[in-house]
Amino acid sequence: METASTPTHCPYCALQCGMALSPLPAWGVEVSERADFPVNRGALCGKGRTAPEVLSAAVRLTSPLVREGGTLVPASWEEALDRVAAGMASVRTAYGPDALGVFGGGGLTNEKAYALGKFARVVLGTSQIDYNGRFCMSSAAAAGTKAFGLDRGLPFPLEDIPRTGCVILVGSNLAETMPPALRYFAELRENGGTLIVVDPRRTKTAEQADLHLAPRPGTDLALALGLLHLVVAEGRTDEAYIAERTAGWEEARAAAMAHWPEYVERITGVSVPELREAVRLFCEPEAAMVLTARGPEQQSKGTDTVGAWINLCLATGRAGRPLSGYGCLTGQGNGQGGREHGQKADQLPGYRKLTDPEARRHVAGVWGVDPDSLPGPGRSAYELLDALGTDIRSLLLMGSNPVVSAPRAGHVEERVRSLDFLVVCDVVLSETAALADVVLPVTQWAEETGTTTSLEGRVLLRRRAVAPPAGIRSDLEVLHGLAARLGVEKGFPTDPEEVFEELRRASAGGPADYSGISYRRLMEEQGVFWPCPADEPQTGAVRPGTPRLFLDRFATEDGRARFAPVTHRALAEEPDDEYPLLLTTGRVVAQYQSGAQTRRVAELNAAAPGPFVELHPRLAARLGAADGDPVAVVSRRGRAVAPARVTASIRPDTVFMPFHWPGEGRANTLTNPALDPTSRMPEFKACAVRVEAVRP
Ligand SMILES: Nc1nc2c(c(=O)[nH]1)N[C@H]1C(S)=C(S)[C@@H](COP(=O)(O)OP(=O)(O)OC[C@H]3O[C@@H](n4cnc5c(=O)[nH]c(N)nc54)[C@H](O)[C@@H]3O)O[C@H]1N2
Ligand SMILES: Nc1nc2c(c(=O)[nH]1)N[C@H]1C(S)=C(S)[C@@H](COP(=O)(O)OP(=O)(O)OC[C@H]3O[C@@H](n4cnc5c(=O)[nH]c(N)nc54)[C@H](O)[C@@H]3O)O[C@H]1N2
Ligand code: SF4
Ligand SMILES: [Mo]
Repeated sequence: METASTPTHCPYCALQCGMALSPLPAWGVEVSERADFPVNRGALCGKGRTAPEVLSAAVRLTSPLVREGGTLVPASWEEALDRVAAGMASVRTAYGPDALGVFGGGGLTNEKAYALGKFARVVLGTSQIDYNGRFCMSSAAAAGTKAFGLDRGLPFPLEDIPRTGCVILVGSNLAETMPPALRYFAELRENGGTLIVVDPRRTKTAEQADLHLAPRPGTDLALALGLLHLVVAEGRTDEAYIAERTAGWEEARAAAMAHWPEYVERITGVSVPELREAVRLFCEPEAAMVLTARGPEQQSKGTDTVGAWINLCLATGRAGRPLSGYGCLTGQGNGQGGREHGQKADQLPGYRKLTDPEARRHVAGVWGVDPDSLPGPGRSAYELLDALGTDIRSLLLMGSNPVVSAPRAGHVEERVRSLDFLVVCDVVLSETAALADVVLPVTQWAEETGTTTSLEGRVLLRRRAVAPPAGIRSDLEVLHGLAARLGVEKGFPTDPEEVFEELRRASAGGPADYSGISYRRLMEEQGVFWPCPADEPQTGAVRPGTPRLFLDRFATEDGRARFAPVTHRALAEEPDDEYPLLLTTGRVVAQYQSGAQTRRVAELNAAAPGPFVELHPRLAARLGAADGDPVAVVSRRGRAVAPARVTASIRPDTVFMPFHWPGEGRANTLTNPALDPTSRMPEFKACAVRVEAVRP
């Protein structure tokens, strides 16, 4: 199995860059370029290049740990799994199955996400499962489903970007979050196309743009409505397209017409001439795209906000046509597949709805259980974390580190600490794992085989390239062992390909249909785009997969896309006298997410050693804070302290913190868990704060 050089994909973000791994003679693996994989053509960012360092036993968990008299001590697998099964069984007996919580992650492979969802519903019988993708792209998913009848982050491959006429990139800093993807935008501009970046900060990505719009955080909805107003006023709508391929225009149009450019300028801080220029650049070429990322999505009105950007595409005939469309840049390694196979509170595999009787019947059939035995939808991620220690007494956590990454993290940490029983499966002792009653050390990425689905909707095979350190098991082995102890002997295979074969059947006929995709195909092809139904029954012809969606019709019942009738509304927490500034949060290139993995890599820590607060020189002068001085950022949730980074690249009314660190500089101590009513996404991108100088 372990050949000289194994083609695989990066463990981190949704770009899923191709790379090759070769075991080194003594220990470790070497990463080399894989020029054949078209998405990154060999290019890797520093995180991907250094990912093998996290394989080292020196930074890893190598034995199960159990809590004895307040401290975690090594234990055998038998003892650890017995304790977990007994702990869960006793909670279930005392409080019922819905007292058992499960929290997954968008970094888990499709096989793991599928098995985790099945484990929750079939073995535990709980409805209380959700995952960190709720904090990621859920608003875009909700808006995409409403508008197009189907949510696949990008409905076209990245290779289409250089050939379109204009891209509006809303709240994505992909120069730092997906560096190899920047190439597509550079090529767009080389080909004569234009790039508009919408971001309150002049980021590395914004520096590449022909036009940078810097709105006040949380006002993208008004911005998109203002652009649509101008599209109508300037007679730039595509009436034939609207009539033929959409529904709901009258209402959406009326809503947009109430958003005068001057009114939008007042809300967003983007000037009317800038709005006009954006409309001109977007409407003049034959084809254009809007791409969103976390900036406009992680808002308490994220679903409506994305809906407003989709409206702009629909009114101008720029969706479901070649080189045109709306797309969301999904974030985590399996951010796309992780949202399709049943670890989400309201979902069954194949992107089926848990409330759909036909979906329940189909999946229950594959699982060999009574459809009526499947629980209904449960709480969303933040609501689930908020219920820990009260309604939910035990939690099984796989693939997330919420003590660092969840909104209002001080409260979430307190809830986690109040659990009767916490079990964490992880590769390292994350800040959340450190609070567990039982920690189970698992294999990762290069040590196991599994599939991920990239931001393009491209299903890929990651292959095992090295053996794990001794004493470690896979997540699938953990679920198998627990299922058996809880009385379910069958249905939780440990071989990922066997799990995938079942996933194919469970997804067959669903919106995200994987039934035509096999490991063999994935070894031979550079990924397969879903939907990919099974081979043609009559002729046996293999179906090619679907790189481009919606070209003939949208996935709604009548084939028409739906406009969203949305209007501007305020932030959940507007600034006031006590908290006069806005905090927004995000990422830096050298750290990944909660930092559990990348904070263990020396080269990455040297590049990004700790948290900081970006603030404008005028604000810094008012505080009397120089670059590097500690400053305190205070919100209604708490206080965080980190060095000031003084820069004119941010709006004077806004401060920015990356969220990769625990402790005193933890950004999520401050963030507001106000939720979007549809997607249940928290407002990570805007809350009211004040900033204080800290005297040493
Ligand atoms: N280096 C690195 N790369 C990553 C990750 C990582 O942790 N580190 N995580 C991966 C994951 S899971 C994800 S989801 C992606 C996220 O990828 P991105 O969405 O690119 O990342 P963010 O930094 O969260 O947010 C992007 C930008 O939104 C801007 N922004 C803030 N508020 C607003 C607003 O109100 N409106 C608008 N329009 N913009 C706003 C911020 O200034 C920021 O520059 O990255 C993936 N790649
Ligand atoms: N303030 C603020 N907060 C945010 C965001 C923001 O922009 N601003 N972004 C949000 C977004 S988009 C996201 S996606 C979340 C991400 O935040 P988290 O959900 O905390 O994501 P990670 O840090 O990637 O955590 C993954 C954990 O799983 C472990 N792990 C990795 N691979 C495996 C595996 O195969 N099996 C198991 N069992 N464990 C594994 C890692 O070691 C790590 O401890 O953060 C959200 N939080
Ligand atoms: S861009 Fe994303 S997938 Fe590519 S090497 Fe960096 S972290 Fe890995
Ligand atoms: Mo994410």
